[in-house]
Amino acid sequence: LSRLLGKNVLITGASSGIGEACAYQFAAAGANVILTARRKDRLAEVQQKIHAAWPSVQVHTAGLDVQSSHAVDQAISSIPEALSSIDILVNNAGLAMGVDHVSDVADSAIDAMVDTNVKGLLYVTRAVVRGMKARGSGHVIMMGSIAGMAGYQGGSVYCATKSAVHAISEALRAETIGVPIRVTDVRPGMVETEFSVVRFGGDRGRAGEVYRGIEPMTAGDVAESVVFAASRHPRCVVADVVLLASGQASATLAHRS
Ligand code: NDP
Ligand code: 8X3
Repeated sequence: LSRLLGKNVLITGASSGIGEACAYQFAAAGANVILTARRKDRLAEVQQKIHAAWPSVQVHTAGLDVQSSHAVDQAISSIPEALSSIDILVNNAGLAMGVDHVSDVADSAIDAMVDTNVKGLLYVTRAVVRGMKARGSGHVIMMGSIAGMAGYQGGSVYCATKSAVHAISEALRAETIGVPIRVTDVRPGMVETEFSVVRFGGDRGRAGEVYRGIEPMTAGDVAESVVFAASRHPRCVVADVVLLASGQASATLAHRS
């Protein structure tokens, strides 16, 4: 973990769940953090907690909707000088919207998932990797999903986006082996965050059903793997990490008590 001391880490989607947990764990390891998401009030709360617990860590927050390539470029170029050399990018912002079948899925759901999980991730990666290439080092950590390993009913768009995240990870790794830039795809299964509440449009009852009779992973469990990948010796690349809840064998097979 001492390898993370003084590193600059940019995390997208740091206002809740896995991104927020990554912010705390990187800060605990002495890394400076640049936190982005659309909800600026939530980012301010995360920033306050980090200031209180790890006063020497530098924190920069920026309201950012990754769906806009212009906003992404603006946010990256507005990072204060001291933090602007990004060593580690955690491409975490993402969402699922609904479980409609292909025959019924709305334009708004298709657009939100593709624009955030695929296009937004590409905009951020493009903007940050340019600097990493110029400096000759960097680490890009993607938040993929086991949903990218096999499609399931009601998951056509979300699964396609997470499959795309895996393909982008492989392509980026191939493109940057000589720099070198490390690329990691972390692919979690069931993690209890705001993910299902967002997926079901704020319906906490339906969201709770997802985790009925099973102990899901926590955001902190996933953040531990992100930090593990980021803190390996530079000669070592943790390329893929698949994380399952212990009562889960795939996105569709879980043992419920
Ligand atoms: P949360 O809903 O708790 O967090 C999602 C984060 O993404 C929030 O900080 C949200 O911030 C941000 N976000 C969403 N849309 C945008 C956007 N357009 N621009 C910027 N930020 C955005 O869920 P998780 O922590 O679970 O999700 C994090 C990642 O993990 C996602 O990519 C998800 O697909 C992935 N994942 C989740 C799993 C799970 O079971 N929970 C399993 C596998 C992968 P804000 O709303 O403030 O913009
Ligand atoms: C979220 C995991 O299985 O609910 O990425 O799609 S799943």
